[in-house]
Amino acid sequence: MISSFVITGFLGVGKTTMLTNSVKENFADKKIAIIVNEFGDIGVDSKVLQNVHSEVLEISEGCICCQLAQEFEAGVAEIIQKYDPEIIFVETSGASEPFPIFLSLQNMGISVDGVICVIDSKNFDTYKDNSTSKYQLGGSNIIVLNKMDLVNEDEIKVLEADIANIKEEYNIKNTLTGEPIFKNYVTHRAEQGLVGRELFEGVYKVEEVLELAQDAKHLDHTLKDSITQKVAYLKEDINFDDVDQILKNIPESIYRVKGIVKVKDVPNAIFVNYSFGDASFEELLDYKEKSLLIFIGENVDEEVNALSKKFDILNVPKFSISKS
Ligand SMILES: Nc1nc2c(ncn2[C@@H]2O[C@H](COP(=O)(O)OP(=O)(O)OP(=O)(O)O)[C@@H](O)[C@H]2O)c(=O)[nH]1
Ligand SMILES: [Mg+2]
Repeated sequence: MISSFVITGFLGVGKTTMLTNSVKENFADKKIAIIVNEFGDIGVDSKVLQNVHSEVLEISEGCICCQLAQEFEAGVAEIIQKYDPEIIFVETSGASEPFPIFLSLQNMGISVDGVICVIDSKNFDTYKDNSTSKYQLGGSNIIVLNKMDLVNEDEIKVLEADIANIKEEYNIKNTLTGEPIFKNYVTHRAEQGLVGRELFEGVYKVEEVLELAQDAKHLDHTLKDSITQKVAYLKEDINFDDVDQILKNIPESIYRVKGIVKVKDVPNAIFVNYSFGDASFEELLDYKEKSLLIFIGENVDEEVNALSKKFDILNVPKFSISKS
């Protein structure tokens, strides 16, 4: 039987980082495949992951938990046929809930060995009230407290207490009996998504979930979530500092920026990864397409238009559709 892990967690918490830094090392002896569902039309994570893992399939139009169950299942079937993997890792978009994906995998006869919720330990307070984030916690049984480098022990205590409360309230329950579907959960601490193999081992067996799960209600969060995205292209003649200046002027309501940019003063394209005020950069080989930045957050249309007035290197297509 093929095994799988679902990796969930809010936007920018470190899901892709965990896949990049931990999965290959821990499963060097296994054939693994990765499926990424990104928020927004343009997949950036899959390009980064392809630098590290070759078997990466990207499902990027929309959200696999709401609109894309069929495409997701077709994608899983395709990856099985092409690569015959022993383990499949699915990174859900930061704006998805994990449970419907869990069900899809189970329906396809794939064993789900764990639903991992990655947490941004520093910024949890900023996003913990978002309903999607609560359901991500409620629907998982392995919690990774990532970005440990940015918090102290006292902050971790508060964080753990917050998580325990949310977990209790939002734990997925059988609607008939009220019994929780995940009876236990484990917590690990991580920096740069680095986790040991034990995280992936024998956490629970899910036979019991199968029958219960059919009743679980899926909240259509896309209706009430106000997270949207907007893409801006960059004019060609730019330096690294121009990009840096834009990132320094990102308003708080935009908490995620991803993109790939070609700048004059660096030989290769740069993958830009910004979340909650912090940015990181990585060189990416063989990128030939246009330079772009994807802004994700609230009031994105307004905010990105304001940014483009301030920075004329930003070219925001007038009629691009923001998707939730
Ligand atoms: N300081 C610090 N930064 C981290 C850590 N882990 C990841 N990051 C940074 O956090 C940012 C987001 O990381 P990603 O792995 O892209 O996050 P993600 O959850 O895949 O994001 P989405 O797919 O957009 O939801 C990047 O800039 C990472 O370099 C960590 O442990 N410490
Ligand atoms: Mg990601």
